[in-house]
Amino acid sequence: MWAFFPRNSVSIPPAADKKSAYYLSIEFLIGRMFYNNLMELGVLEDVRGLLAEKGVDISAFEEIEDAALGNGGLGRLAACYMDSAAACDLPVYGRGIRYRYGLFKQKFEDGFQEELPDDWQSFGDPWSIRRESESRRIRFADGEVLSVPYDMPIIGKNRVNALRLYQAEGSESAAKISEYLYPADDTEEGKLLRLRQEYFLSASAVGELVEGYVKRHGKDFSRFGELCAIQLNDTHPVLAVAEFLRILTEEYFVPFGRAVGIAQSVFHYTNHTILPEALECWPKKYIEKLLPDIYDILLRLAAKQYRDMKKGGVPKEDCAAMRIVQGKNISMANTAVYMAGKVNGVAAIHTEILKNSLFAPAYRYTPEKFVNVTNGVTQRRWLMLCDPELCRLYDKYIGEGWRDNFSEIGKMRAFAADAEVLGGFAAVKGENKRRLAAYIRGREGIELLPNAIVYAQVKRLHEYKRQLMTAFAILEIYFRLKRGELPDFRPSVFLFGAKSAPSYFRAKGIIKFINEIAKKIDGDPDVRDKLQIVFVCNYDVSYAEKIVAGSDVSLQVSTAGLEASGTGNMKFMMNGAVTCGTMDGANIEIVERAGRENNYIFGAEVEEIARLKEEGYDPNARLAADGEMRRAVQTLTDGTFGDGGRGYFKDLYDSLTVGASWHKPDHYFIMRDLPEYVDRLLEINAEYGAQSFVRKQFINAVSAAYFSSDRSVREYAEKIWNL
Ligand code: 26W
Repeated sequence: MWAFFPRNSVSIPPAADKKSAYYLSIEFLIGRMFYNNLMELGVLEDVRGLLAEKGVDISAFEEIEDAALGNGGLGRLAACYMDSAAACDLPVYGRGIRYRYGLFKQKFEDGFQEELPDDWQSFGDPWSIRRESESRRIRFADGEVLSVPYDMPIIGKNRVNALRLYQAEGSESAAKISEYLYPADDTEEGKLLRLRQEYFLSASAVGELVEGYVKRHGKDFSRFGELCAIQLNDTHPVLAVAEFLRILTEEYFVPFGRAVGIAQSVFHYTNHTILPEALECWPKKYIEKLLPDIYDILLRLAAKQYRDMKKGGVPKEDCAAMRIVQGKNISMANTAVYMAGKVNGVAAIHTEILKNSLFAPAYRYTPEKFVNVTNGVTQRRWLMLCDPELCRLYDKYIGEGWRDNFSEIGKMRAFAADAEVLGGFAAVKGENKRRLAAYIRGREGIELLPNAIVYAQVKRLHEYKRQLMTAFAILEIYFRLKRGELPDFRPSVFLFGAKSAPSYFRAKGIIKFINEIAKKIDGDPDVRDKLQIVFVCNYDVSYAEKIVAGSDVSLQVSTAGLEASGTGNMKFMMNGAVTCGTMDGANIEIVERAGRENNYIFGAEVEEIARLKEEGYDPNARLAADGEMRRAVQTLTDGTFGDGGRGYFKDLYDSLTVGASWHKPDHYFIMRDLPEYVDRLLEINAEYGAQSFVRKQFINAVSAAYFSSDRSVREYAEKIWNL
């Protein structure tokens, strides 16, 4: 490893006249690098063997590291993109924060989530190299902070790129800036710290890049956009734009208008969500208090934008929608859209939603800005590392070329009717399931039902992802089993894996509810040998690797229009699970490529959701009309389950039947989609075990090439960065 990255090497500057791209992200969910790096170096099996000769099981190294410097989808996508950039030999470099403590460790106490600090460096950090000589001062109104870069090698076949993470130092209060990865926080102190983190990342990266440019090309910034692209991963690093303008205008005396023009050729913005609560609007008073110079720049920018819109004859209501200053707040998304050369969504339907609703006015005036780049996942971690048997099956029938040119797995589709190949595929899936069962036995002390269908819903816990709807579906099946209605029911295991943000009351209630149902089923001799829920604890990247390889059915059941893309859906597909889900995010593109007939789709689509919102939606009428559904939903309040008097379950029941100040009852349309969901699960149960089901799984796996992050990164390089 050090051959690539000797300890005392200076960081390798990109070639002087070649363009590079910098991916600014406040999260990088890297996970465990040990096995991935050995695999990328092509020595994983050799090292496994050598260690075995010495009596050491290579899994002993699982505990030495696991950098969980992210919350979920956005952060894990960033890590996949870094892997793909190196693998595709592209000059794309990550810039992030080196949190002392990453995503919290999850514990269950009587079914409730508890959080513990994630001390990921307790065995030291074997992968990073501290670059003290490249430290830089970052100024806030109330003091200075030292930003010290750490470089982590991202190993590709012919290239090693550095993921650079900045650590805050200089004083006790300075160090707090990079101490904790922040889930959405709802205290003022937490919000101010979040703002500090965002500026800390932005100024560290922009300061470094501008300085590097001046060193190589002098103070004529006209070529900056030709040599450097900066990708804003959601709105978190958008202050980088203001910092760029601040440096050019105040340190290099570039006229403001010109600086804006240069910035618009440098920065690009990826939107990852339309959830209002995730679209950052910073109160002007926070920015003014912490970053007065940045505040001035943003106001000047807002004034320029407003003048430009007025000059362009933009009607009042469009100006109001697009303007950077929104009342007492600064809209980071509007700042990003105004300043970005390209704006992209992360799945086809999501980009359409950006064009047609969230950023509709901007799309009308600058349509050429908007592009789509559907997400992807690295097949090296999410297939080659976690599912080696399936890889060997591919090698056997189509040779090893696919390992360097992933789209070649499509050749396997020719074997979809070949009984021998399907038999081999089913055997691989069976072996992966046994391995998953062993891993769960080790981690949870739970024995998975033998010969069962394994469903998995593993992702962050959020109401829009509708884990609650899955819980109701399982309850409906439970009650039918109790009544002896499903005589041929094939044993089924539902795996959940999810962390809730610490402050998210309803999500924590849903975790407790699922754990209560799991307990009830496990305690019921009539049902427990046919139905099982396992809520794995502390779901993380390494757990995900085992679950995606060993599961039969991927549950992707978000309310249509709310999951920007999803990436777990792609990992399951790549490993040969069928998708049981709604037409949302990348599910639509998965179904398009694997065939709708090879998946189990249900639920309202975006058009129907919009119509229901328009014409009225009455979940209580639906409950009154459906006894099965009512029986399941009422377990929240009829005493079947208890939440220790914390009020979780009553609140969940009210959210569905009464609503709340900020939303109407059943805001995520669970009552609309639940009946169809149960139907699909019973269809799967009836078909499972037949070769037709194996064939569906097989076709999903061999149709997954499009969802490689290699394809995504190449699209960014072509459509946005122009590398
Ligand atoms: C779990 C709730 C939530 C939603 C959005 C937490 C955090 C966010 C971030 C602000 C944005 C984010 O993580 N969005 C996710 O990004 C993934 C990568 O593009 C997508 O696959 C997911 O659909 C999207 O929710």
